Amino acid sequence: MKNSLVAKVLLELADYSDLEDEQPYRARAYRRAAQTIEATPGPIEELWKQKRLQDLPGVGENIEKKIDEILRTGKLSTLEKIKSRIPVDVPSLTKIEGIGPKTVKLLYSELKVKNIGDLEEAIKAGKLHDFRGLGVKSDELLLERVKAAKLQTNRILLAQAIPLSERIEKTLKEIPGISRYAFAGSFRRMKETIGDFDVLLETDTAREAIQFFTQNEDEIKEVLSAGDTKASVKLQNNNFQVDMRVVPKKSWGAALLYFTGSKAHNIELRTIAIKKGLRLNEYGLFKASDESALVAGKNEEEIYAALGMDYIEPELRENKGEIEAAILHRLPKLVNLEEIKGDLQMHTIYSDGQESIKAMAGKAVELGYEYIAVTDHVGSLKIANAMDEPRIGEQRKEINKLNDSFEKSGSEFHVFQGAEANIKADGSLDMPNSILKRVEIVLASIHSGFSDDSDKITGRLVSAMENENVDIIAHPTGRLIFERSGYSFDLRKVIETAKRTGTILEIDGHANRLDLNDENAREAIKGGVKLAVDTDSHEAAELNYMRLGVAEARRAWATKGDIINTMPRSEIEKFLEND
Ligand code: DGT
Ligand code: CA
Ligand code: CA
Ligand code: ZN
Repeated sequence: MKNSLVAKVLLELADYSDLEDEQPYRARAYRRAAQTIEATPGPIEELWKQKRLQDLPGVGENIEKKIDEILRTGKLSTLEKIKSRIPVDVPSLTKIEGIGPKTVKLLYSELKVKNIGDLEEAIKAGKLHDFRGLGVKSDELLLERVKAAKLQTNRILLAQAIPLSERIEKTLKEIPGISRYAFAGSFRRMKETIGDFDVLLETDTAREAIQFFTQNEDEIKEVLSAGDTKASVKLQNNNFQVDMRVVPKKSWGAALLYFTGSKAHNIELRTIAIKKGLRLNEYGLFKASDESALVAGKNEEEIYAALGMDYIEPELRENKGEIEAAILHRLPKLVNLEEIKGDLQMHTIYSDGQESIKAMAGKAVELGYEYIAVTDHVGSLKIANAMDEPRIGEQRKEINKLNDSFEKSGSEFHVFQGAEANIKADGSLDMPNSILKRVEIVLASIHSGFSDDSDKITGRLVSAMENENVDIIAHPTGRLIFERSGYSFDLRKVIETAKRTGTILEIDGHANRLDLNDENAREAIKGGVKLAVDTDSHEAAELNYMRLGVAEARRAWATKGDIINTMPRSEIEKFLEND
């Protein structure tokens, strides 16, 4: 299957088109198609053979032709041509936090920067001082980001890792003689980005199992190493690495604990073990005085218990206070996906979404939700096809009709009409209050006028929260993982204002947003602010991103009570009315 290859070529084309093109919609279309293809579960070649590529959302005639060429030749002539015109390593440069295609273009035209190495030299030569594409950033910070980008060359989003893990799981299930397997590492901790998969196997026939796995040529491109108890491979898909280890039964829990990490968490556990006269490694928890005296090892629970602490969920294992809390029996009961009763941010064809309100509602019913809020863009944002007042009225009618039909069929499901309003440069919203008053839930967010002036951004967010119609600040920091770091502002002041005004802060669960991130969301919770975890979906399938948002919330130590959309419909209705 060649989904990742096709997606990668299209993404590269998007980056290079951004560089050349005066028409940003083109690059956006390529990116969207790439995302769709990456998320398509079956092989893209099947659809191609059946001439059904245009069934995929975001794939029209033009992109179909390109996919056809990639599948036939493995290349794309348009992309090759642009690359020969602009000999710049865009994919690597855009991995640097804060650098997008536009900045790459400036760096090339003004400083002849073609790759990361050139950029490093330019920074060291002081040429980046006050460089207008980057704002005012210190050389140290820039060099740090360059270093981070070099290290992170092959990381992928959690959203990309999930379908990949499902494919690996399929292979694992086919291996004869395996009693169990588990994903460990950052994937088990549900980190925002994943560097490689760490897979554990339990089997009596280790060598055969490893051979079976590494010889699956449909999935595995390259075997980096394969021994009697471990192997490392690169997947066909994305060239992504999998580290695999066979683990003895009595050590299963110890190995799972060790390879789940994080490293910082492990180191702290080992220190505690030593204080208790014990020794912890990937084979078990032993008496320090007697290497062969196994105290615990077959599961994680007994190891944590023997260390005198409660079980710690993988999402919390970052050595950020979870070990102290586990000793004091003060760990939070983390929110889980089943507790989510609805989704409070999504877009439909009324603005920049791909599907109807009915389609979004249908998927939400399938997920077992009690409600959704349709929050199309309102106001003047042209790129988001924002709704004006008459369109808001039309949408109201359609939502009423749909709710009537749910009621008639005996369903308790309900669609709220919401709106996402843009916070303008002066802090006001780009839709008058007289109209916002009429929708049931208002999200306010910054989409334009990003500024390096932190006070100014803080001021805009604070004014929006002071607007009595605003319920939620959406994607509060504006970051896009791998693309931009978000605008800086005074988080503490925003949290205080949210608390004072009863404004909800969002954890936007969309694949590359996850905004607020875990750390910021944890600060918000500590500050007594409630959160909404939602998906910002632009098509029905994206409602599944809820699990990413919930993972981020769990990493932020959130409980059910911290998240408003765990409320059943009757309560959230009252909550929105009072607000
Ligand atoms: P990644 O792959 O960069 O997204 O992050 P991880 O956390 O999956 O890191 P990885 O794959 O290098 O290693 C998997 C786990 O194995 C890691 O979370 C903790 C454990 N581990 C790896 N190396 C060491 C080490 O040197 N010391 C300790 N204590 N643990 C380690
Ligand atoms: Ca890993
Ligand atoms: Ca690894
Ligand atoms: Zn938005």
